Amino acid sequence: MVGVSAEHGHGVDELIQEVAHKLPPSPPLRSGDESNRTKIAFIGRPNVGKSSLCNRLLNMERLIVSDVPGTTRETVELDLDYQVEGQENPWSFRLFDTAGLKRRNRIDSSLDYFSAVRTKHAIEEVDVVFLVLDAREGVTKQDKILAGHVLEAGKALSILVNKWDLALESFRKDPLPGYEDEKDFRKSYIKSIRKELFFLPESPISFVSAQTGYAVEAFLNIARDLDTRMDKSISTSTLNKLIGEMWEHRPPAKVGGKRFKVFYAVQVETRPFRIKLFCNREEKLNDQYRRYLEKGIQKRFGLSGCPLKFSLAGKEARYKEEQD
Ligand SMILES: Nc1nc2c(ncn2[C@@H]2O[C@H](COP(=O)(O)OP(=O)(O)OP(=O)(O)O)[C@@H](O)[C@H]2O)c(=O)[nH]1
Ligand SMILES: [Mg+2]
Repeated sequence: MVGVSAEHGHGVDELIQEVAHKLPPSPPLRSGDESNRTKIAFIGRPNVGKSSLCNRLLNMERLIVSDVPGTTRETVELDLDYQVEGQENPWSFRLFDTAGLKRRNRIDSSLDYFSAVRTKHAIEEVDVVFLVLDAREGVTKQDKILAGHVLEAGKALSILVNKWDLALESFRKDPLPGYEDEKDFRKSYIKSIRKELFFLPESPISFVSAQTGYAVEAFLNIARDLDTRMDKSISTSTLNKLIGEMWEHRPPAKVGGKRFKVFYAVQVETRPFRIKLFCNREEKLNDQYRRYLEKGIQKRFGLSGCPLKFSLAGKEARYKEEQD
């Protein structure tokens, strides 16, 4: 207990000392070199364990964690220099712990609205996004919406299935019929995520536990890989050869009596990858064929987890450009 007087200032120093004493250690100082840090955002529904994962990585109880959904309201940025055994230099990250997002029709206060806006900003600012799921709940409608936002923003995306300790515990207690063992259970879990989030760019999926620290280093490794992958350059000749082969292997369905055809393709941007397709007619490319092309290119160039954007230049548009 501290006796204070607001008017005279008595006891204020003592009060400050008392409060400072109870605060957790101050955050690590930010290094001035922004460019070297891989920026990672943890996004997902409320209560899935985003703050717990950040705390686990930082090895401290910096962020408030609770069973009450909606604990984090603001995006919190934290620097992490992760020392890996046998490596000379630490890996440098900046973690963005974001507010959990509810389904839009359940956003029932302005606080929720601002949380959603802040999370969107965080997505735009980072290099890699981890969509965190609760292992007991799997993929929900909200997760599909969030994943869609990430891809629209052109960010590398990976899935973290958190609270895997709880899923394993219940599996061990009461093995589900139809699964041989834990490995089998995990395999079919991955399959169901891929089915629900079929539009993902072959994003890596990791099973983790903020509680026990299980697989935490592995997913940091994924973040590093994805960040490096986003800078790759796509060879024009290989790309054109691949698109030709894919067309032969599976020609697109006819739209209005004609098939979509690419004459020439070239990478025009990175972060996100943008590929310009010079084609007969833009409108003949449907979603299904776009995904087929995207997946084929990702596979061929080792870009899993990195979204691709296509800019289309149809013959008519090109002709018009030349005339202008
Ligand atoms: N068993 C288990 N519990 C976990 C794990 N990760 C988080 N929790 C618990 O889940 C609850 C929610 O964790 P938070 O880290 O606050 O979740 P959050 O995603 O940051 O939640 P919001 O900030 O509300 O969006 C807490 O009670 C945590 O202790 C885990 O890996 N295993
Ligand atoms: Mg939180």
